[in-house]
Amino acid sequence: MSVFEKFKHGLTKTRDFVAAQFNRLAAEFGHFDDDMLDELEMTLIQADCGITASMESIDAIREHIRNTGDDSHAGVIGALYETLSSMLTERKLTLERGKLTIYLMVGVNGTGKTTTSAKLAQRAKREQYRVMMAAADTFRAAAIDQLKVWGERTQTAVIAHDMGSDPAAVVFDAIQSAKARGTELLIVDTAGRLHTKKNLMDELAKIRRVIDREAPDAKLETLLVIDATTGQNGIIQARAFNDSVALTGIVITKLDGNAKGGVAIAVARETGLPLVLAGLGEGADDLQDFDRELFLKAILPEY
Ligand SMILES: Nc1nc2c(ncn2[C@@H]2O[C@H](COP(=O)(O)OP(=O)(O)O)[C@@H](O)[C@H]2O)c(=O)[nH]1
Ligand SMILES: [Mg+2]
Repeated sequence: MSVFEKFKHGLTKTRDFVAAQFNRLAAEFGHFDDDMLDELEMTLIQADCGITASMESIDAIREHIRNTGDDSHAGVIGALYETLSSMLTERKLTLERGKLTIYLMVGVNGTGKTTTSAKLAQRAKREQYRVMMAAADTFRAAAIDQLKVWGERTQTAVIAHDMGSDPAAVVFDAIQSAKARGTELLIVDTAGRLHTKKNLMDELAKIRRVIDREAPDAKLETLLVIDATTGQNGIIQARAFNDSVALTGIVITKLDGNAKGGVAIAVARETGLPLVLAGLGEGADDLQDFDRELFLKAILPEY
């Protein structure tokens, strides 16, 4: 499967929904009037693109029609593509040979932090990097075991302490070990936390301080993992986590889960943070670098 086919396959539900609405609207006349544009705005909102992004998109389409007189199906999709594209920032995660990069994986419970950590470990190992994972989710014994199982499957070393221990201490150990072994990528899997619980957010800030102190020369990526199926709450999560740990990128998982893939647009538009990875399924290969063009082509009808 090409990367585009992977995006298309993962985003089937969102595209089917958006395309069906488009085609229904355009079926009768082949062009768009005011009422139809209002309906199109509703479609974008229902696909979880967010109120702001949806409104701005329709405004841009109206302006396009005013300026060019082109209210055709293709003209409208083209204008929509352009405006959505301007709202999305993408950035590719890169590693450097012989230098330590740390990925700090954060997010609420069940969004896919552990799975994504394992997928990233696998990808980096395939590219011949020296990789290690740290089990900084010490809340549940099962969480530590889950990471260890992924460590075995991907043949990646896992640094873990007992359940209930201080996650910052796990990270401290992992960094010492990474330095000793010449690790090039250390992935820190953390516990899912409610962005509303202050002490849990403080704990994350403490991990962050340990990293800054013990590995000041390492390249740090603080990645928020958001589950696309949770919809607009993702925006609130992104703001809260950004306030306590200064995020460098957003990972959107479970884009294959429902017809709400537009949430990637809402989060990007509202936070201005770059999208770095897209989770398009549960398989190890279902993690892709976020690609703005392929993402939009996969959710919009062809034109
Ligand atoms: N369909 C789908 N499921 C995913 C994806 N990423 C993670 N999952 C599933 O989401 C569930 C929770 O994942 P987990 O990594 O344990 O979440 P964590 O609590 O954030 O560590 C698991 O059943 C994963 O298989 C994805 O991109 N697509
Ligand atoms: Mg986990």
